[in-house]
Amino acid sequence: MVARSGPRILAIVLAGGEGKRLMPLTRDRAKPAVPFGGVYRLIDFALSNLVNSGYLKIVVLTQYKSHSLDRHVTKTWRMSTMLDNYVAPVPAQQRRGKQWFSGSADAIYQSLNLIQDERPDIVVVVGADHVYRMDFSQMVDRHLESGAKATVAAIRQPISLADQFGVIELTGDGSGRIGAFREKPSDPVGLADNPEEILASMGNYVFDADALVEAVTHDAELADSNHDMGGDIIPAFVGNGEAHAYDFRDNEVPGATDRDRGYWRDVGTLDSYFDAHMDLISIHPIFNVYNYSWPIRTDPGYFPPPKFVYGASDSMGFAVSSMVGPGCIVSGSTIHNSVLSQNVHTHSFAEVTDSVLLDNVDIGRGCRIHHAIIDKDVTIPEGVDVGIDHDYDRARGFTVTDSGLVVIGKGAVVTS
Ligand code: ADQ
Repeated sequence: MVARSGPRILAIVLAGGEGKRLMPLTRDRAKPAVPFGGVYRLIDFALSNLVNSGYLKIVVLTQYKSHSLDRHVTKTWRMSTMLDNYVAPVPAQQRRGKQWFSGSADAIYQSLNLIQDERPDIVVVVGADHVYRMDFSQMVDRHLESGAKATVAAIRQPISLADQFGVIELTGDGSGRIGAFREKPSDPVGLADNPEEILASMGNYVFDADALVEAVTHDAELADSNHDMGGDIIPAFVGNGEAHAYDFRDNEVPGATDRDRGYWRDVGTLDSYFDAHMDLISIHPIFNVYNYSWPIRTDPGYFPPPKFVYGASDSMGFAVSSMVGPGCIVSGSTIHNSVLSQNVHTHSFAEVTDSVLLDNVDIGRGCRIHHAIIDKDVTIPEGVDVGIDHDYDRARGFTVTDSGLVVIGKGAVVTS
């Protein structure tokens, strides 16, 4: 038996989301498995935060196209069974009848055996698709001090984004108690001290274990429930006066800079996924992955270091304001303001600007790639441009967002 003090904690990572707005990046994989920042998958941020917080009993509830997610979690996050630590992917199991999870609360309900096995005092439930650093132990401490049965992590966001979030209204008595919680409202009310902002749920919760079990069990019996954590479970706790908010501004992680303290990004859309990459690469990054005091962990794989070489006619191969992953070879081409994942090859006279290239992308001689995301295993043949003429991009079947970001799906065959 490993000595321990404090409450017994089980962490549940909700990793079953489809991520429809990230298509085509989510065509073959669950959103938490989408690659991010050169070497990571999105779920690495939630898992790193939990592990860095000292929470080493973690179940990951998966559902939608979970193969690459399962493989990543199993391979990268395997822990010591001897010390009784684990990160366990748990697919929908149809334990409660012949159906998959119908919502995030149903995913927990169908997995109640995991809570019963572990008998925790506290359950920390977190989403799997955000980029941020957070010490959950500080939120758990606040939860225990407040006497709440449920605590919701909260961050200020622009009111224009209210329809993407659970919106929290505090009672205003200074206790942190939540008076009202509305999931993705179309008629939000701004904060008293700033009408342009709302207090948004970050989709991270701390629960007294018994209260969570009771809530999802009761919810499972309700015919008119969507069995959703944000839509049903949190509003039920709020209705009983049992939910508090935890202000993310109070969370301090070691090594944070003035610039990236309090950073949190929901990468729910192609544009926000792209913008989050740009946050990584400026000289003083808006989100600093080089903070080793609170490392973002992953498996860097077996690739050798990146290499930069002269190409044809002594064309220089270099990258600036960019991140270049292991195994990349930049040959006689220029990379500017871009993130290259692993094993990307760029050839002589190619120019890559403002772009995100995922694993095994090959950019041919003289190609111009601008403001684009190219998913894994895509070869751009010699002389072909991407992101220069949007009509041409659309005609070739590429996704072009309203902001002019061009996205090419995994394994797409690009001929001209
Ligand atoms: P959304 O992200 O829109 O809002 P949802 O789609 O339920 O809510 O995703 C939340 C998390 O649960 C994600 O990590 C997702 O992968 C996972 N998930 C969804 N369905 C699942 C299922 N059936 N099984 C397992 N996992 C599942 C939520 C909250 C809002 C909050 C935002 C913050 O509902 O209140 O403001 O997150 O981004």
